[in-house]
Amino acid sequence: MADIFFHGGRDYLLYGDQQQKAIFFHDADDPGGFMCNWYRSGFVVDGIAYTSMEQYLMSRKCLVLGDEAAAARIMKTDIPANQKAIAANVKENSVIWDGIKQAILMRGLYAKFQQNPPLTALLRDTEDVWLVACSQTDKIWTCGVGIADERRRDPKCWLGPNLLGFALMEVRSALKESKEVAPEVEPIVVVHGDITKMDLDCVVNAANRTLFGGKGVDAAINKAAGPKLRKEYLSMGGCRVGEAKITKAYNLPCKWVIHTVGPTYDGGPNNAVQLGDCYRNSLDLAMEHNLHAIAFPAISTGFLGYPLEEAAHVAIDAVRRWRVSNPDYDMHVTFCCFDTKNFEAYKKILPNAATMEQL
Ligand code: AR6
Repeated sequence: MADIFFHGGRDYLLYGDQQQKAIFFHDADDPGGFMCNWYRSGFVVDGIAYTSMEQYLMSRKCLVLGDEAAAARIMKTDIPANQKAIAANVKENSVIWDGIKQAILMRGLYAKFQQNPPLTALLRDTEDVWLVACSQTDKIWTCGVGIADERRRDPKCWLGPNLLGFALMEVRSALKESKEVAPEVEPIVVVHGDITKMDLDCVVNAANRTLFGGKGVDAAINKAAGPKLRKEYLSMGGCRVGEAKITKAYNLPCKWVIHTVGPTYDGGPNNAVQLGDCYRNSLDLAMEHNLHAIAFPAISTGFLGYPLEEAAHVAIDAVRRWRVSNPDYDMHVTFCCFDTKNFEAYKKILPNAATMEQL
């Protein structure tokens, strides 16, 4: 049993007159948080890539209830609270959703764990103890009482059916029985779309050394963010090739913009080193700011002339190396390809990664 559970809420509840071991969980940042719907981990169902169970569940709910526009909006945001809020506004036919929601939940949970071997291991480590999701406000997926509320220990006092906890227990059993090794899905998403529309913790800008705003993605980001972004640039004193700097995002849907300057391609040995530095330094900066989701454009492949496939190899390699150096930090990485040629290049190198067309 992983030690985290002793410090992260492994506990007991009363079932009849029997004491049963239980793990109570509430927040995605807690040690048992990997079981929460708000926990970020990429997985694919029916060829669609999701960044969390919340995104999967809420978009599927909107589709079941016939609101495709709301489902599309949920797929555009990476923030679980926003996904939940969008779905909450959809008119509910409770009979249909009530009938199908547990089955949809199970399918998503199975994909989430089966496609992520480290998560499967964590879930298996919970052995056969009861899994109880706790929240005072959620009386559907959880037991309906708070994580510190004594009533959590007695199912007779619960105010919700703990759908999430029971589904997790079923998925855990299914994964125990399954002898097949979960395929290693590349924890990277490749999106064909416009980075200025991405609602993530941060997006990366392929800037120039003066940080003054230029052409290509730089111009698009500046235009969408508004004039205050450029004003903030002015106070930063430039940025060297391979370096990264962070600003607020102003009118963009993301929270932060990381600006990095790619090398001008000349075929020399320094090109790949400097381009790799752009990715590594951007990821370091995102981690320093406690950000967990980042989208990169294909840096240097526009005005700076880097051949697309070569640049994609450097980018992917840099992200993989960074992950190896930071194994405990959960960073959700998206490569946002504006043009079809770049999208095809990334897909070719990452045949198992989740890909999606921006809606
Ligand atoms: N979303 C995502 N990617 C985009 C977008 C967008 N909205 N617009 C363009 N791209 P470039 P660089 C892609 O030229 O080569 C500027 O003047 C585009 O298809 O923007 O690093 C700066 O100020 C291409 O694949 O950046 C710098 O001086 C990729 O973004 C210099 O050019 C990079 O193209 C930076 O040149």
